[in-house]
Amino acid sequence: MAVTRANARLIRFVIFAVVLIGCGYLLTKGSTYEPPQVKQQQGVGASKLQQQQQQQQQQQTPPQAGAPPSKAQQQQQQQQLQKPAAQQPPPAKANTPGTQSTDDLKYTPKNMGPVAKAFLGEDKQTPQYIPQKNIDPATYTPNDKIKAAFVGLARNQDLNGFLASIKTIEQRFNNKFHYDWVFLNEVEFSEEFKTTISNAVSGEAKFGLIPAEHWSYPEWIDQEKAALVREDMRDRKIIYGDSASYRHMCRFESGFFWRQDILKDYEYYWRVDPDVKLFCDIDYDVFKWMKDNDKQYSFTISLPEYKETIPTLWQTTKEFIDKNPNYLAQNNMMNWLSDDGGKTYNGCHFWSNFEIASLDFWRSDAYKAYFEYLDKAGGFFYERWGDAPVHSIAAALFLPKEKIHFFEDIGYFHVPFNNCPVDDRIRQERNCDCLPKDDFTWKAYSCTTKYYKVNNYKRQKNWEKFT
Ligand SMILES: Nc1nc2c(ncn2[C@@H]2O[C@H](COP(=O)(O)OP(=O)(O)OP(=O)(O)O)[C@@H](O)[C@H]2O)c(=O)[nH]1
Ligand SMILES: [Mg+2]
Repeated sequence: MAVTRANARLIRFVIFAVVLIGCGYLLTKGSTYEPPQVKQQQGVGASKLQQQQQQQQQQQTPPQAGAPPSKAQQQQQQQQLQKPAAQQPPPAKANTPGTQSTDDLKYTPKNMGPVAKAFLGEDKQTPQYIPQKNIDPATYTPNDKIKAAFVGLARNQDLNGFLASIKTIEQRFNNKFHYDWVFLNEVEFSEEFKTTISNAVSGEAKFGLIPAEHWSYPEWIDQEKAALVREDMRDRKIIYGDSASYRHMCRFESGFFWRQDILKDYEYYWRVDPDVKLFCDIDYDVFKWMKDNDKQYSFTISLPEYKETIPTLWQTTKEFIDKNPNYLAQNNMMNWLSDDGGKTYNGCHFWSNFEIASLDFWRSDAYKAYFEYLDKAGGFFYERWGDAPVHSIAAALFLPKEKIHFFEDIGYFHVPFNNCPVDDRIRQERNCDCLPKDDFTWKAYSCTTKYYKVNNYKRQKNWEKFT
């Protein structure tokens, strides 16, 4: 009996031990268990931190709007540009022919070039996109920069206006490329002008004094006759008609800015006026793009000139062409300047307060001879010939039309006209801060519609809504 009782006690102990071990096992398993909401909470915390870090990175990366980047930032940007292909972020969209729809082909990624132009096919509908050599951001380095500079003609009192222009151009373009800025004046620039400008630009700032013979009356000009013209134009309320300095400015911009010693080593320039604004990012080297694509002259806005300022400019031009027919380019744009085969001038001109162009074009025999001819005729002083019609007539007659480029995606403002891309996709992709309702390009008074017509180019999407 005693043995049986002992056995029963043993069995109870074994059962108790088994239960204990089982509980221990369950408890151990339970310690690694987490309810779902705890995991979720940790997830929220982590992503907030990531967001904060991302925000901090974003705040650190781009230079402040308008402020020139520090030397360290410049170095960082240059290293970025020099990174081998594998380290570069991929472009927004590949531009490889064959991998894109026709629709995408025109929307060049903003770090590669301007949107492509297309000829209208014979049916006036099917676009034939014109091949262009875009910049490859994967291989572009600062060594690819060409010899180019911004050029501003300025008075000391234009300092504020130029600071505004510099701010927008540095922010939208030049803080990635650091091209030089050249300022010209017929009197010495003040120390304040030089120091303030030098601190505001990200490239080198240079200041040139214009020689007196480039900013004075040539000996063949009758100054009394010129003064009487100014008086008459003042009475007739012709804009800048009574100003002698405006005439020197127009003559200088026509015949002398490109002869300045300080510009002799440059191939391309971008003319800058005070108080202009850029509306869209330009993330590719626009100077190199011009050169690679053999564009000699470019514009953003075009319109007709006030006829009262140029009564004999066309007649004088025709005389020059009659004497020098060899200077006319084969495939020129005469039909943009004239609606009657060259008999009369319709006044269309590229608005020259913006120009990205080749200095060699102005240095050419054709242009030099044309300017000399106009200058001898005296219309800069006896009328009020502007550099805009003079440059435009020369570019349209002495260059084949394919060398003149309209930058439809460089949003630009000079009082009172805007170029604001009316195609929503262009504005979005290029980060434009302008309203298409303010765009001048497709308005009745603009000459850019005619530029599209004579080149048989397809117009920008939505143009018909902004005429
Ligand atoms: N050094 C110098 N620069 C001048 C003079 N007059 C004009 N400029 C510059 O020449 C360029 C054109 O002059 P603006 O006054 O802007 O002429 P505009 O663009 O036809 O007319 P706005 O509508 O008034 O801008 C600007 O860069 C001016 O700073 C001058 O007498 N001396
Ligand atoms: Mg101006």
